[in-house]
Amino acid sequence: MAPRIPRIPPSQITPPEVYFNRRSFLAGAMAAGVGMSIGVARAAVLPGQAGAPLAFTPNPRESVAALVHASGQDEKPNTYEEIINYNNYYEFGVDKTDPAVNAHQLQTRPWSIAVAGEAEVTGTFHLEDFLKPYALEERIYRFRCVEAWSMVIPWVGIPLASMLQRFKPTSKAKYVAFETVYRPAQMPGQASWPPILPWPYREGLRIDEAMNPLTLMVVGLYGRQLPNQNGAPLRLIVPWKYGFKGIKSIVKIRFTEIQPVNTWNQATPSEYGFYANVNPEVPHPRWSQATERRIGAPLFHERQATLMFNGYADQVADLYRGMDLHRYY
Ligand SMILES: Nc1nc2c(c(=O)[nH]1)N[C@H]1C(S)=C(S)[C@@H](COP(=O)(O)O)O[C@H]1N2
Ligand SMILES: [Mo]
Repeated sequence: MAPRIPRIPPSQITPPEVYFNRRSFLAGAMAAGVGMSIGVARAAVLPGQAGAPLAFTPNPRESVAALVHASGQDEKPNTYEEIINYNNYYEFGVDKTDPAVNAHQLQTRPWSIAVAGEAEVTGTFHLEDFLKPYALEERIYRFRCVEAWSMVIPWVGIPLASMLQRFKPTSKAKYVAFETVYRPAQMPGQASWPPILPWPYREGLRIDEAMNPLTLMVVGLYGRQLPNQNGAPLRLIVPWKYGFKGIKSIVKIRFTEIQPVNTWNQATPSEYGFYANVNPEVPHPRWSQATERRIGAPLFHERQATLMFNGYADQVADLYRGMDLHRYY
C-alpha cells in the first residue's frame, strides 16, 4: 500500500501542548473577543513539500490565545494527527481516511493559478509568484462540516481580501469562483466511474464574503506546509460556512457578475445551497445542524451546541441582513 503522507517523523512535529501554551491560551481566550489574526511571516516563500516548515514566525502565545472565541466550549486545537487523518477530499476517495492514503499522488509543484473574469489584472501565475507579495498569518478557526463534526485548526494563510485586491476587480465583480485541479491520473476519485461528483470541484463566494477579513487562503497547517490531504498547495477557508465551501488545491479564480456554480449544490441542490452558512436553525435532511461532535473528544462526550455562523456572528452577520437564511441556505 502507498505510504501515507506527509512522512514527518513525529519528533519533528511540535506537539500542540507545546505549540500552544495552554495556560495563556485559556487566559487570553477569556480576555479577547475575536478569532483573528496574527503572526507575521518573514516572507511567503513556499519551498519544499508538504510538512516542511514555513518561513513563518509563530504567534506570540498571548495572541494565539485570542484567536478562538471564548464560548464555554472546548476550544483546544485538534492535534496535527487528527487534522491530517480525518478528511473530506472526494478526489481521493469518499472515506475519511482515503485522502491520507491517496493524496501523496498529487504533484503540487510546479503549480499555477489562473486569474480570470471581471478584473483589470488577469493571467496565469506560478504559485511562487502568486504568493510572493503577501505575508503569512496564523489563524485558529473553528471548522464545522455539514456532517455535524467539527475541529479547531491552526491554519497559516493569507487573507483572501488582500490577495484579490491586487487583481483590481471591476464593479461587475459581484462574485468570486474557484476551481480545484482536474487531474484524474493523480486523483483516483476523479477517475472512478460513474463520477462521484461533477468534476472539477467548484466553489463560489459573494464578493463581500470573499473580502471579509476572516476569509483565508490557506497554505499551511501548524506552521508547516499544507499536507496534500488538506488541500495543498492552496485552499480556501471560510470559517462561518460549512466545510465544503473550503475548496482545495485551487487552480482557477474567476471574478463573475452572476452567481457561480458550486459543486455540492449542483450535485444535490435539496441538501446544499450556495451560501452554506453554519446555522443551527436550518436543518439538513441527513444531519442535525443543532449540535456537533468535536473530533478527538472522548467517545461518550456530549455533543456540543453548534453556534450561529459557527461562532463568528459578530464579524459576519451584517453580510446577511434582511436575507431569509432558510431560503438562502
Ligand atoms: N476539491 C475538494 N475540496 C473540498 C472537498 C472535496 O471533496 N474536494 N471537501 C470539502 C469538505 S465537505 C470539507 S468538510 C472540507 C474538509 O477539509 P479538511 O479535510 O482539511 O478538514 O474540504 C472541502 N473541500
Ligand atoms: Mo464537509
